[in-house]
Amino acid sequence: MDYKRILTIQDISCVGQCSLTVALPVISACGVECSVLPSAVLSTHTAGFSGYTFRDLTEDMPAINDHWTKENIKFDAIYTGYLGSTKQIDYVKAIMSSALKEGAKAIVDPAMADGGKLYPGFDMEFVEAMKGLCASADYIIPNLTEACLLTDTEYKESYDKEYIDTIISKLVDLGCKNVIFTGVSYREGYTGVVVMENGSESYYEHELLPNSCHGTGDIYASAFVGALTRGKSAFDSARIAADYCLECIKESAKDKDHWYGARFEPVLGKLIEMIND
Ligand code: PXL
Repeated sequence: MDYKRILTIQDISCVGQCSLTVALPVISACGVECSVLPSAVLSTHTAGFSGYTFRDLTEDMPAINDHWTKENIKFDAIYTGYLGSTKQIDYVKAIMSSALKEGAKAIVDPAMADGGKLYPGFDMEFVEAMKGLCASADYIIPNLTEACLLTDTEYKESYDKEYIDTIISKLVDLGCKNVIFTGVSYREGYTGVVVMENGSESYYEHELLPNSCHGTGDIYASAFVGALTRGKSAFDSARIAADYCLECIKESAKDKDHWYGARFEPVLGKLIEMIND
């Protein structure tokens, strides 16, 4: 097996089954070495909890990158998730230009919003900066709310294919090369992911489960990155990530009290099977 090392840049929410506490085990399960650059440390994720702590690690980033440059440490992919500040976006761009191997992929999950709303702590200045990061990435993985924010489009809960295609073409106008557009639903009881790669579009539809969990966007993006880095096509990576998320949500439904994240751990074995299939 071709052994790959990637870097992921996102926060550590100490409790909450999201961001780094998801990316590390999921990417490792895919058989890919996962290096980390924590963007911030929070006591919990911000959704559903109140009074969480937040330590911004923006100012640690340049020195960490300088050290990697000195040691000639480079990565086969860089995947960013929840970033702690607007300034961090500039540092992330610098890391992408110095620490990616030749031909390696930059993958951006513009993790900043869901359900029509920005997460607490984010504002339109952050959205503007995120537009620039997405334009410089090889793949972006927005949900509908994030795609609307990136393209100044009104968020709608019910829509048709024309609405989605218009958003995708606005993302392309912004400079986005390949788009993995999650949570796109055209009929009741189903949802799916639109994969726009090198100008051509495909759609993977799957059942929409009645329960949803926080952090599934991070599980999705991590499984996508792991599969892509293992050499799967973008469409197969999007399909594997979707099927794995469904397994995680089904597993979580077994425990009604577990509200803050998805129980992704008991079904990691299924992800490993899908990756090795
Ligand atoms: O799952 C996205 C995410 C990541 N990190 C933090 C969050 C959230 C979503 O709420 O609050 C800190």
